[in-house]
Amino acid sequence: MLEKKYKVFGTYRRLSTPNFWRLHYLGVYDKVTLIPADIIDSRSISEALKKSNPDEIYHLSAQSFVGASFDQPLYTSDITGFGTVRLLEEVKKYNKEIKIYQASSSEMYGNVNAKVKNENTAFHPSSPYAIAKLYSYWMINLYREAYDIHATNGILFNHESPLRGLEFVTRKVSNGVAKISLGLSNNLKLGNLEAKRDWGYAPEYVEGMWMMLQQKNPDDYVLATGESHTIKDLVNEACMVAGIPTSKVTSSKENFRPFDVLDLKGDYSKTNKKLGWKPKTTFKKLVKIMVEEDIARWQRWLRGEQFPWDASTSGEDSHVLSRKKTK
Ligand code: GDR
Repeated sequence: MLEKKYKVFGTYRRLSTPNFWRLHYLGVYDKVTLIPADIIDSRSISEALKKSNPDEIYHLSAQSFVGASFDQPLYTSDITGFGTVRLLEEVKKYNKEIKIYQASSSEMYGNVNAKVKNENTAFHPSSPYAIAKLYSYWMINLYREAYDIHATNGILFNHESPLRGLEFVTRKVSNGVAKISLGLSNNLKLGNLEAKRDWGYAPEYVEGMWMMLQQKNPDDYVLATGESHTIKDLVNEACMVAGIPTSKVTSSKENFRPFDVLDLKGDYSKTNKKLGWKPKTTFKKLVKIMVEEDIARWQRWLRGEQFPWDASTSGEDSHVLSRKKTK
């Protein structure tokens, strides 16, 4: 958005320890205006609207981890579901001309029996997260039709990059194999290795989000690659890039979800036809980008460099930290 000469405002939740490492990593921390707001607090949303007076809103805030939504179904419903209505209500009051992008999700399809999923496929959500997202999806549709708001759903399949959070499987794997390859860890424990996902490269998906809001009329669009791979394929590819044996990566029941979506593969033909969007980065390239980046980060860290990054300070990696201290 900055490259497109937008004035960018971002909202953030107040935390006692701020978490802006990605903005620093991208070198944009000083280039965006940050406004404290919380999607559970309507008043703060209204204040954020007044301060920024936006033309476009990219509504990405959510409790976005599917696994955690089974432990915190009410919290997830409040943030990921009702949060969208709080935003829509404030926009309706403040300025109905604002265009809104809603981060809908391929998880909304759940285990529906269709080989590829597109904008016409029925939904069958299989987690509290997916149900909350579906609620938001329908609210966006309702406000579009009932109040004539330019509200669009981007139904995004998994989109990944080195900025992914550590708890999601692609980054858990890239960070895990990077540590093993450098002798900082011995193994990596995952959950269901048979599940299949359609993984694309996040920067291309963000471009697609922007394209959606440049359309005259709001609509629903799928962003996907049209290919799916198992978690096992991901592990094999990542181990190959890191040069470690796949036997270092195992599956453990404690990491399984109570209910998992088995296969997600998207059909982006409508988006391609209407917006001209198509994915460019292949699965192999994506895994290489992520694994090489995590190896490079751990190497920098071992050289004693300080830079914005999440893994070296995560609870998971505290044993690596103490190991460094005792050396
Ligand atoms: P997902 O992403 O649930 O698809 O949602 P995630 O990377 O968490 O899981 C993908 C698949 O991998 C399996 N898996 C594991 N997952 C995690 N996190 N950790 C493990 O150790 C592990 N082992 C196996 C999971 O069971 C699952 O089948 C992501 C999120 O970004 C959502 O917010 C977004 O809406 C969708 O993608 C599109």
